[in-house]
Amino acid sequence: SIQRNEQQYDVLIIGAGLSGICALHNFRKRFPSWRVGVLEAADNVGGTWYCNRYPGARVDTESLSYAYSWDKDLLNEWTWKESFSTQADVLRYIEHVCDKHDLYKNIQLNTRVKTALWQDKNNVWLFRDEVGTHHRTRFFVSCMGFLSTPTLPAIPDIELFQGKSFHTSRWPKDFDMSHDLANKRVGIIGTGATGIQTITAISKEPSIKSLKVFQRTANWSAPLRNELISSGQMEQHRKDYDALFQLCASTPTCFMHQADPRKSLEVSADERLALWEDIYTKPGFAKWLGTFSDTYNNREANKLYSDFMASKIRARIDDPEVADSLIPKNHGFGTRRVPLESGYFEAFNQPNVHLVDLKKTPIERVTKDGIITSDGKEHELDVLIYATGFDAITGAFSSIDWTGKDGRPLLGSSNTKQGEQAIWADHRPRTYLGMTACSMPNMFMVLGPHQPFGNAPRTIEHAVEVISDLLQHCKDNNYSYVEPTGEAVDAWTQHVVESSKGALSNEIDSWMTGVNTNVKGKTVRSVARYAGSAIEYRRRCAESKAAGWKGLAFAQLSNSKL
Ligand code: NA7
Repeated sequence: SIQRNEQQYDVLIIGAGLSGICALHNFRKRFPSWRVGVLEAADNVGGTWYCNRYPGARVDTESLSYAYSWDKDLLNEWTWKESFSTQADVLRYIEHVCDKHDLYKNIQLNTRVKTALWQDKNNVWLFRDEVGTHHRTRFFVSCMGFLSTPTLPAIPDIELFQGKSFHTSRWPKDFDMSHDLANKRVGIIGTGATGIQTITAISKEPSIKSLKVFQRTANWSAPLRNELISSGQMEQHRKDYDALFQLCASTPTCFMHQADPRKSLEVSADERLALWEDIYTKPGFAKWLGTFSDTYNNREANKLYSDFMASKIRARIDDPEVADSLIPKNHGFGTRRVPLESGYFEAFNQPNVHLVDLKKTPIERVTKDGIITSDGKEHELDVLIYATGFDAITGAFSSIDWTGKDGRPLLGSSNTKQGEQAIWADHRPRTYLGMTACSMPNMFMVLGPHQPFGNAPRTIEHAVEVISDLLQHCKDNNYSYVEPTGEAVDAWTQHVVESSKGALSNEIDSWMTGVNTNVKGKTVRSVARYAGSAIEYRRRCAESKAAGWKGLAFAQLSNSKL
């Protein structure tokens, strides 16, 4: 039955970040007769690039390779000011795309979805938002992001703190660092990609009194080497866009960096050093992705490169004890996501920046005035920043209460009665091509579990293309129902697990291996992303399509009215 406060769509997209906007633009153009809508929880478009407003937030993928490739006019007009753009500039770009293509009219902001129910009898999804409005749709595309649900640290008494405190991805609007941090004792927990950017930016703010960095795990980090782009350079770059996108399509992670095909242990020590010194001077992820091909699956090779990187870090820090704390001990370079920095290590040479090594003195609890560590010391703070990351990959799904086919929940612990039935029990996704899941008919995912992530806009554009082709297939054949077969899901999930074997990153706790100590049930490693190459991923998607969408089952149901 149709409720009065109900909206209806042919395809509903959840999330208005880079994924949702790409999907909206594509579907609206391709299916002009369809009702296409987007629900977005925030009060603006932009997703990651709207929420992560913390000081120093910047893309560490080259700006040029971060734009949509389908808007040729915009590529010819748009000016990137820096080789690695600030958050504000990426957001400005996204807003401009929405303005230019008149996309806002299909986007409903301030709408947080709370429940999702698959209705077997008429093949529709029914979503209910926070204010109780129903959204009924035939097809639904998750564009919710894989790092969009922030997590606070599971530390006793964090609610007691009386100063200002916030998570980096919920940074207060209109924050003015020179005013809001003036003469303040600032503390920050977390030294991932976000923490490293935030720490560097805050350390450079002359008005702060002090900055204390609470580090649990030291992170390998390497220079970003950002530069301004002159108008002459931009002019040239515009001519090279086709070649640039082709280059991205030819690399395993869609970045514009290629590994050196040689193996570290096959070349001489001098040759090794020559390559490492060379890539160290290059911008962006060259230092991560441009090294010898065996660096991330051969322990000895990884150790050699890690030692080289450690020497670079050590050379930048005055106090050898601080340097020692800042150099990772238990994971090799590049086995976690490598944050890129612009003066991070030098920050620790400032007299007002202090490192608190939580491996030596763990946090015991938060008080109204600051943080107490295990040595009994109370670190007094006026501002406490949580750069503690996200409930990655499955997190966005966890914040919605799902009922899939046959009343099955999407998530849950296999120890509980309800969780036994869960489609992805114990946060372990099971998908076909990372885009579809059993018992979740008519659902498609962009940047979902089991997809290759890499250079996000490149991956997004491909996923949207595939989903769009699939929707076209449904439309052409009057299918109101599509679901992957159990065999296809088993085989793909198995392939995802196999592809991650041998990678050293697979042996390390990080959001990439599904571990988050702040989320219940996420203490055991899982394979949540596709570590095979983006090239292989695209090949498999194309193969399925060419074989009439092998792996998917379709149906036309007589009672399939919305
Ligand atoms: P990350 O990379 O997950 O980093 C989170 C950081 O917070 C990391 O240093 C954690 O230490 C630390 N953390 C988390 N919980 C705690 C507690 N309870 N106590 C102390 N320290 C803690 O998130 P980011 O936001 O930096 O980056 C996420 C991605 O966004 C990034 O890879 C980019 O692709 C963009 P740990 O290492 O777990 O010991």
